[in-house]
Amino acid sequence: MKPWLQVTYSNQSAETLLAADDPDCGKNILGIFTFGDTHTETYNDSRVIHVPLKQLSATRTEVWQVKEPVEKGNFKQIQYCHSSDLTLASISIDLSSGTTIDDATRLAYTEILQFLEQHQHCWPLKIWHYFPEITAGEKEDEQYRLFCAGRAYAVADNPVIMTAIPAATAIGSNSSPSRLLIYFLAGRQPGTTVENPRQIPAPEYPQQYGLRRPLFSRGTLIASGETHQFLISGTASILGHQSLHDDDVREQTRESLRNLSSLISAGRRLAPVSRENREEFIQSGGVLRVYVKQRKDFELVQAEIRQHPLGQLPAIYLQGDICRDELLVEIDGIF
Ligand code: 3EB
Repeated sequence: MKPWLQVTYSNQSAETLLAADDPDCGKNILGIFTFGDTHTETYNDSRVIHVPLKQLSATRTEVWQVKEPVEKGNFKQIQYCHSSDLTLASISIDLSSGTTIDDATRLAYTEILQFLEQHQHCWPLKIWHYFPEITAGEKEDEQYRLFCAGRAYAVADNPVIMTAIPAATAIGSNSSPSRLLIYFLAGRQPGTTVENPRQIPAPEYPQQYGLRRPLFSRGTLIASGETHQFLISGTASILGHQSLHDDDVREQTRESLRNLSSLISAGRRLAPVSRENREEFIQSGGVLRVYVKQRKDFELVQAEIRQHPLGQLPAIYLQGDICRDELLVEIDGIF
């Protein structure tokens, strides 16, 4: 088992998994993710986080487990669960009563930054964002750009994360009622930020993609001695700063896989491991999450990924919009 976090897919329900959670077995549940665009079940355990995206592959839950005992807590609207080294925290903001995505994001980030300032695990490692209609609206009024603006304003007011910008994923969801969901992993120790040599760092994108630039890194490496974990940002068919292969989902998938491979090589070079252990760093497990914009592309995307060495890893396929209208697929993962 990885030193911090073991991520697996399970065919069991969150309820069954929680009922079997045994605090003495050395494998404790830090979080459980459920998926689907209809959300009827409610759990009275804040460790269950529902991601409002339809699942295209077989119905499964994603389970995050740690070796150490876990404890739950609250801070303002944030719910969290932590072990001795890691915290998984989430916040969800209602958008149905007219709150705009920039205001909601600014509010959520303001609370997240305050939380990180006073929490023992003050280093954000990766942060996931899901909100409806990500590509709706024109130019600077596009939902994704407004989201970037809200994030940028909150961080400008309280720049605690600027010393180590976390990895991230931002995907368009179908939640009804409409909500912004943000969850994140934070550590007692900082990770190493990894950029992809094939891509311009997102905080340096030219302003044609928005006046307020996206604040995320391509990946975060966390290491303890010879063991590692690599948290990978949403990776799409972008070379430099430009989207490639408009309308060609097969080529977009291949380009995304090239970007993933390139990022993993960059992570390996930064990992303080002996040369012999470098291969093991990725091969010792991990999972992929694949976001597919159109249901009809699922089989093709899955076939492409399965042909790739990374396609050996367990993968989950979710239907969601990517933050640029021309992009049809995006992949993130935890290794
Ligand atoms: C990209 O590479 C694709 O704004 O937090 C990926 C991951 C993307 C995170 C974010 C956006 C974000 O620019 C989009």
